[in-house]
Amino acid sequence: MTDLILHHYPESPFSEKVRLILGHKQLAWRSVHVPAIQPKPDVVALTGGYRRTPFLQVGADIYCDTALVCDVLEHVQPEPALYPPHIRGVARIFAQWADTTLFWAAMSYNIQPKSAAAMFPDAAVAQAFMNDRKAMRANMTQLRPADATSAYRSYLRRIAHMADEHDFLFGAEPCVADFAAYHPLWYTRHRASSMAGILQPTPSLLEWMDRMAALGHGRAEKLSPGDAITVAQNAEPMPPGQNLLVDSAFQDDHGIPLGSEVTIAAESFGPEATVGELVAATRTHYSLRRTDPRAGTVHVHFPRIGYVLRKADPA
Ligand SMILES: N[C@@H](CCC(=O)N[C@@H](CS)C(=O)NCC(=O)O)C(=O)O
Repeated sequence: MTDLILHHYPESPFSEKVRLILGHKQLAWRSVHVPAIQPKPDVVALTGGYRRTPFLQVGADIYCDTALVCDVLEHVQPEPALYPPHIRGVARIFAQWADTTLFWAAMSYNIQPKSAAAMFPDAAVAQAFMNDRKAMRANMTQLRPADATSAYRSYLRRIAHMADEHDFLFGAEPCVADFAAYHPLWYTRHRASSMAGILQPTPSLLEWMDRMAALGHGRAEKLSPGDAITVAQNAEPMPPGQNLLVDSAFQDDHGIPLGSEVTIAAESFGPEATVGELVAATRTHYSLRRTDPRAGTVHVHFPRIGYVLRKADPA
């Protein structure tokens, strides 16, 4: 039995995406709460630098980014499928749109001056959160609240048109597209509730959201961050090809051979890089091997899409 450890925090929308997939697939998992802002020493002990939320740990293997976590969970529990064969292209493309364009329109609408006071009653907490996210967005352009509102309203109507047709966006069952579209809307409804009026003109969308929420979160048991690090320390990372990722054939698009010291960082939002030895670079993902004083030797995995691979600077 694979011991799935999800590092997350309750208010994180991308974490809600994964929690609901765990519920849909009726999986048991262990729940580690991480801080929402830096510093995150227990996170970095496992990831080597990557600080975004959530990530999945299985022993000494660390899977970053929910797109990769979806692939892992599909491998662990293929049914019900996130990528049904007849819609797998469109479902993945829609999910990528939802995790980026829809997410940023929603969040720029959700967190704006008129909602901030209700969301963060403590001014010092609000300031610390805003400063942290501003640093993460250093190389991004941000939508202004009015432009975000217009875009979000149109996107909600388009999603409602899909929900008018079937119980879920692409048919009678949820697929990866539903989970990716749901989480920013969940944030509007539950976390930025003073802004939730924008959902009211589209009742079929609210009914679809109720069906998504009813999937639940699976069976979770609490684990402390320190115990999660001990789990990594007591385990060996799985050799590439034997871990929970589908492919292992080397694909060299960068002229960087396996065994090189490299850095991997998100293309946007959260520039913190992970440094390590490149042990896999496949069509779908990269894997780095690194040794941490607390977590021991771990493999940290990233999807190719959305991440930048570079040779590390020689010391
Ligand atoms: N593409 C990433 C995006 C993850 C993301 O942006 N998560 C937000 C929280 S929902 C985050 O990391 N915020 C900063 C933090 O939690 O440290 C994924 O799919 O995992």
